Amino acid sequence: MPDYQHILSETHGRVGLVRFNRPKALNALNSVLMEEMFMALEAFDRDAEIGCLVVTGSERAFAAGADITEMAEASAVDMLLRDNGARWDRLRRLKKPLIAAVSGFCLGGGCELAMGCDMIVASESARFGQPEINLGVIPGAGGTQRLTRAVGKPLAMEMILNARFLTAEEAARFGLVNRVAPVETYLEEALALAQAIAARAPLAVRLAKEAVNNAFETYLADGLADERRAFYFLFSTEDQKEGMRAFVEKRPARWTGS
Ligand code: DAK
Repeated sequence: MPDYQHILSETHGRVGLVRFNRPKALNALNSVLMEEMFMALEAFDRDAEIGCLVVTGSERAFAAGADITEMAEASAVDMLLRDNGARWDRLRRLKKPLIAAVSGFCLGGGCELAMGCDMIVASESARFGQPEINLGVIPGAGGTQRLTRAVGKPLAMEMILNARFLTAEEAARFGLVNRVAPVETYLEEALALAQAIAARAPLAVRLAKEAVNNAFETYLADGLADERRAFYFLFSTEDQKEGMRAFVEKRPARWTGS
C-alpha cells in the first residue's frame, strides 16, 4: 500500500475505508489529500475482493471544505490551468458504491464530496453547509446541483446564498442523509451498511448503482430503457441463476460476481 501523507487506507473484510488525516486543518481538502483519496478509492474499485467503499474524516470534521490557503491568491487563469475540477470528475467514475461517514463539519467541498457519494451516514454532531458565499464565491464541485436535487430549491437557496448550516437531524429530515447515528457508532454503522452491500451480488450492485444514478442524468424514457437493458443483461450472469435457484431451493445464495 502506498505511503500516504493525508489519508489512511484500510480494509474491513470486503469494505475499503479511506480516512482523511489532516486533523489540524479540519481535513481541508488540499490537492495532495484529494489525489491520495482518489488513488486509494480507485485501487479499491479495481480490487475484486472489495465490494463497497467508505470515506470518513474525524469526529470533529469530515472536511471543512477545499483548502482555502491553496486557492486564496489564485487567478482565474491559475484555476483554469490547474483544473482541479477534473479531479472531482473521478468520483462519478467509481463503479462500486461509496458511502460517506460524516461527523462534525461537512462544509463547502466537504459537503460536495459527501453528496457525490452514493449514501451518507451522519453522526449526531454532523453539520452540513455550503458557506462559499462567505468567501465571495459559490460552490464549484456540484453543490448548486446536488444540494438542490437533494433538499429542494428553497432550502438549497438559503444554504448557498446565506450560508445556512443544517444539523444532522435536519439533514435527515430534508433527505440529504440516509441515517443519523450517535457519534460513538456512526462509523460502525456506515461500515455495517457497507459490509451488507458488499455481501450482495456484485454485478447486480454495480448495475443498480449505475441505474439509480441515471435517474439524475437523463430523461425518464431513456432511464427506463437503460434500466430494462441492465435487467435483461443480468440474466446472462451466474449470479442471477444462483440467486433465483437459491430462492427456489430455500438456501442462501453464494455470489461469485460472474
Ligand atoms: N481550508 C484551510 N484551512 C482550514 C479550512 C479550510 N477550508 N477550514 C479550517 N481550516 C483550518 C483553520 O485555518 C485552522 O487552522 P490554524 O489557524 O489552526 O492553522 C484550523 O483549520 C482549525 O479551524 P478554526 O480554528 O477555524 O476552527 P473553528 O472550530 O473555530 O471553526 C470552521 C471551524 C469549520 C467553522 C472554520 O474553520 C471555517 O469556517 N472554515 C472554513 C469553512 C469554509 O469556508 N469552507 C468552504 C471552503 S471553499 C473546486 C471545487 C470546489 C471547491 C474548490 C475548488 N474546483 C472545481 C476547482 C470548494 C471550495 C470550498 O470548499
